[in-house]
Parts: sequence; structure tokens; C-alpha cells
Amino acid sequence: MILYHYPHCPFCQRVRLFLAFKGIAYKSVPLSYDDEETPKKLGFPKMLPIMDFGDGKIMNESLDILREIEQRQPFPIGFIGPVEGKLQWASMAAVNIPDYFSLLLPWYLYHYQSEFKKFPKGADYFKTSKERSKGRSFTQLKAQRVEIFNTAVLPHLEPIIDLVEDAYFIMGPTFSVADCVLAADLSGLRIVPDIALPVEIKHYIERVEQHCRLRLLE
Ligand SMILES: N[C@@H](CCC(=O)N[C@@H](CS)C(=O)NCC(=O)O)C(=O)O
Repeated sequence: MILYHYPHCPFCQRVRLFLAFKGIAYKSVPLSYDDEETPKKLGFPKMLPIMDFGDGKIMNESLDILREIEQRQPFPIGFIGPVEGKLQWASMAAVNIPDYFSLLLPWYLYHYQSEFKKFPKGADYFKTSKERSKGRSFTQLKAQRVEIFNTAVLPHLEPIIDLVEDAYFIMGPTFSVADCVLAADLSGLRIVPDIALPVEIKHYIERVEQHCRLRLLE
């Protein structure tokens, strides 16, 4: 199995956490952000993660990849009982917050040195394309981080905080695939300096990392 991914990418981190939870060995292939050729050769647009299962099956949607992994290796169980609704919720709870990525993008570039130092052209591509899509420079976004967090992000974290402070995991005491998704998506909040990230969120991400035995930060 080969996982093509960007180390900073939360959608890719969802899959990395789940693979780690399952104890599945795979080949990790980090791509440069400007690499359009590799995804194209695999039959997909430039969008990661892409998982090549090695038997002709290649997939590029994180939730589909998670389902496929579960089917191929059901133990330890990741898709417990009625998890599907919670999985859908988890897959949108953080990344669909307006301005979520405006807050995180400049700090990915700064934090994931191994990725962006190794691929300087990828770093340029990342910065240019994201500044264009957000209509603001990384310098502006960095300067606005506390305001963006307090006004645009924190209010949307309330339901997540309510859930993770009452329950150990999303499904209660039992760990599930939905935790890989939510923790990966929230992980980047830890790299934004000077924001008051609620400890409930920080502890929840760490709980999931410990359960999967994989640390997402460098
Ligand atoms: N729905 C996809 C989303 C994946 C996604 O948005 N990946 C981003 C990286 S975080 C990407 O590859 N972006 C490529 C680009 O914008 O050039 C999934 O869940 O797998």
C-alpha cells in the first residue's frame, strides 16, 4: 500500500491516524505541493490523499479510503456501531468553519519544515495559490490570527468542546474512526501562536494521537 500525502494536510492526516490505529504498514510518499504529475499519473486531479492499495484499487477521498481500510482490515474495529452519522459530522465540524484555513495556512508553511524545506518549489506554489484563493497575503493572515480565531473560529468550536469535554471520544468511551477525522482536522490549531485554544480541544487531540500512537506535529 502506498499513501501519497502532504504531511501538513488534515485530510491526509485522517488516513495516517487510522492506519496507525490499525497498525498497518504502508509506504509513505510525501509529495511536493507543486507536483501535478504524480496525481495525474495515478488518474486523479491534484488532490491528496491518494491511496494505492496495491491490487489495482486506487482511491482519493479520505472518507472512502477510511472505509476501504476498515473493510480490508476489520480489526481493531474502527467503524463501531452507529458511527456513520458522527463520521459525517466530524468530517465537516472543523474544516467547514468559514475562515478555518485562513487561520491555519500560513502556519502550516512555518511548522511543517520537513515538507516545505524539502520542497521549496512546493512551498512557493502553496503560498502563491493560497494567498490568491484567500485574497490576503500570509503576512496579513498571520497578523490577523487572534482576531480570526476569536471571531470566526472559536464560536464554531463550541459544539466540539461540548462533545469532547463530556466524552472521552466522539462515540463515548469507545474510540472510533470519527476520532481520527476530527483530531486530524483540529490538529493544526495547535500550531497557531497566541490563540487561546481551549484545553479540552488540545487534550482531545492528544488523546487520539496517543490512542493511535502517532504524533501529527513535527
Ligand atoms: N475531500 C477531499 C479533500 C482533500 C483536500 O482538500 N486535499 C487538499 C490538501 S489539504 C489538496 O490536495 N489540495 C490541493 C490543492 O489545493 O492544490 C478528502 O477528504 O480527501
